[in-house]
Amino acid sequence: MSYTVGTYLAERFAQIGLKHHFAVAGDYNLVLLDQLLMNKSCEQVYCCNELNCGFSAEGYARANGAAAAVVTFSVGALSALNAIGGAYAENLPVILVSGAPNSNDHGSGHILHHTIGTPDYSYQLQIAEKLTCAAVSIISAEDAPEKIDYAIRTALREKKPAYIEIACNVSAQPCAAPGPASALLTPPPSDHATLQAAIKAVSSFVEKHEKPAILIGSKLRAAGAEQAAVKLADALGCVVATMAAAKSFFPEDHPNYVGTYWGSASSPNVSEIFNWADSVLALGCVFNDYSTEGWTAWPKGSNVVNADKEVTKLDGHAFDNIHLVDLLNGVAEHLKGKPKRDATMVEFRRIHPESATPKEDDQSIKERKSQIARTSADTKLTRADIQAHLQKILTPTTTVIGETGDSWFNVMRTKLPHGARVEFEMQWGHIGWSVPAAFGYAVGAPDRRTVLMVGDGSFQLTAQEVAQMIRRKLPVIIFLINNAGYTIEVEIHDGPYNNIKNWDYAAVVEGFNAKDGHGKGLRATTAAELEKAVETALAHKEGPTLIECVIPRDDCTGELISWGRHVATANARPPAK
Ligand code: DPX
Ligand code: MG
Repeated sequence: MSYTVGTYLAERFAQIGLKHHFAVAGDYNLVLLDQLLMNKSCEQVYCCNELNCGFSAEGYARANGAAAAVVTFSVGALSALNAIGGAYAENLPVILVSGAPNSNDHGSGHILHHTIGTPDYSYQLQIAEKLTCAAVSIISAEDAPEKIDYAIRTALREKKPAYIEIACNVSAQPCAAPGPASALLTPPPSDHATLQAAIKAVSSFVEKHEKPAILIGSKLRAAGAEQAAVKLADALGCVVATMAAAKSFFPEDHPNYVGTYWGSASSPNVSEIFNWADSVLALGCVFNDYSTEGWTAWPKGSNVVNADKEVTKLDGHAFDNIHLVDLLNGVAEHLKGKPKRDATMVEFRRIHPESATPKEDDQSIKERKSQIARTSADTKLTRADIQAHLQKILTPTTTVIGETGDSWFNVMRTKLPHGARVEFEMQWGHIGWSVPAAFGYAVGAPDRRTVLMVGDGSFQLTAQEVAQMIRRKLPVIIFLINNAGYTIEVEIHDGPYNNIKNWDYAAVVEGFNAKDGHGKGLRATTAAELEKAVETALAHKEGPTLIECVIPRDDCTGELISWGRHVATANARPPAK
């Protein structure tokens, strides 16, 4: 079989496990899209705009391990690059492919449409270089295979986005055939000597401390070390907490799981037990201003091991070029058969006597009980009602996508059954991310129940992608929290800019349906209405169901209020003299 640059790229996509790629058409990429369409193993999925296209691919990568988005030059790509920045921040290998000017125009002095109006078109590549781990420009078919392979291989190894631009007249040019997929998929092994030294150092660190605790961070998944972390927890027997961004990256039904560690927004007694611990094994953790609650809850110093995807640091040592998974397996192996280091677990059971095994926090249970009593009455809907319903519909095959806003804290409070997953975008924190990301996730994981919790303000950024859920008949359940504005910002710093124009959200879905769609838009203002709407959503399989949940502007979680106060304090620090 003969290949072109475009069919080569499509074959590489299929080989790395992409069953879909996301696209928005434009004249610089039309020939490329034709070439990609020829590969029946990697379906083309369309988005309403390029920002959403990037976020859809980002969501797909969460479900599927990697993703691709194909856009046109500048007017398309510069929008998509925002989502690519997000994929970098969130450690997701998303390949952004941009159609580009004809190879004869490069260096010709010609001014082209969709550019900034100067004859130098290299600015897009230069921007992409800052936001990806590998960025290439293809202006000859001969160089295409190695440039494409370099970009894809680097993205998969580093779990970061990559960028490929292809001159519009080169996409259909003949090129060499792709070789075996292993050239892209097989990472180089850990450096053996460094790995042995790191296993020894971490094991003796653990043996020197009486009261270790394990903290799971959001880079654990990128490191492919979720199973290895369970093995380490079993070997140590100590408490395990997840950072907020890593919820569901450690099984919540594991006997040593105690909840979320997030300063004052932590699950009950988790902060106390981490303060009591004499050492922390931080696995793939990202400590930023939000996750440390304004730098107030930040495990650091000589009693902390920071074990990252490829480098582990402790007590004045750095062990580089080792895979986290090898380190954790090695330490677990070393500790096998030795006495458990379970003091934190014993103490946690004492201070949290009702819960040797993790369960919903007490607050959630109280809220759920009161909610169940309320559904028969026509009482005004509350935030607690919404959260209780979210908890009720979780199954082992549910994934909850939680948008920035109070949705974070609502989703955080849920107790996940084994297998249930949560997706947050906490490092990038682009409001509106969740709508296209839920679309992309649902495309990538058709056998799971995708549930989206999103605020009204966030929804208004990227609402169009609900139309693509309708187009592909994806039964995504959307809880849209209409609290009349940017409540999280209200808690951090209020002003008139936190008020938004209200929409008739249920009617928006009807608008997207036009004549051929089967999305449902429902509105709940009482507990009883929400109960009914959730029943309808669960039964509806022909498209998404959006439930607009109307609650008062100041009805938010206690965690949001206290976390918001800490973050506001950190923001308000005066400039250093
Ligand atoms: C902003 C945020 O309605 O959620 O629960 O009411 O807060 P809550 P909403 O979706 O409002 C979101 C709003 C405005 N953040 O409270 S978190 C600033 C911001 C951002 N991303 C982008 N622009 C502004 N995070 C793209
Ligand atoms: Mg809101």
